Amino acid sequence: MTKITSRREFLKLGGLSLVGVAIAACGGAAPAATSAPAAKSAVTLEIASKGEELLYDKDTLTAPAGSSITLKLKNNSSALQHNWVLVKAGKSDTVAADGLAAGEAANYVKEKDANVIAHLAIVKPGETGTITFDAPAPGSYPYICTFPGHYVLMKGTLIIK
Ligand code: CU1
Repeated sequence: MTKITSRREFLKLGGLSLVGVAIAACGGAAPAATSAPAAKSAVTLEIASKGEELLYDKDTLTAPAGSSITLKLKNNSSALQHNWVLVKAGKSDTVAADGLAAGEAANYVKEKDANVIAHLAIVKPGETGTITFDAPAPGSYPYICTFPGHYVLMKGTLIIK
C-alpha cells in the first residue's frame, strides 16, 4: 500500500514538474520575442497645404536614417484634394504621369509603383492624412502631390541623413 501510494505521489510530482517545465519554457520564450527587435527612433513630420494654393507649406523635410517616419498631411484647402507621394530621385515625372493614368480610384498612384517609396491616399479638404514608413537610405527624395494638375507646383524634398 505504501509503495503504491508513493508511486502515485511520484507520478503526481512527475506530472507537475513536466507542467512546470512547460510553463518555464513558455515564460522563457516570451520576453526574448518582445525584446529582440532593436527599438527604432520614431519621428513625426507635419506638413500642410497652403490654403487654396497648389503648394505645401514646407518645401523641405528632414528625418534621420533608420527612423520610423510618421508623416501627417493637413489639407487646409476648402475645396482642393491633395496627397503626398514620396518618390525615388529623378522619378517625379514618371510617377506623376503614371498616377494620372491610374486615376482617382487609385488615389492617383500607380499600384505597386516601384518608383514610389511611400504615399498617402487622397486627403479631402479640411482633413489630415497620416502614414508611417521606414526611412529610406540617406539621400534626397522628392515628394509630390499627384492630384491632376498639382504636381508641377506642389512638391518638395525629404532629406534623410
Ligand atoms: Cu495637391
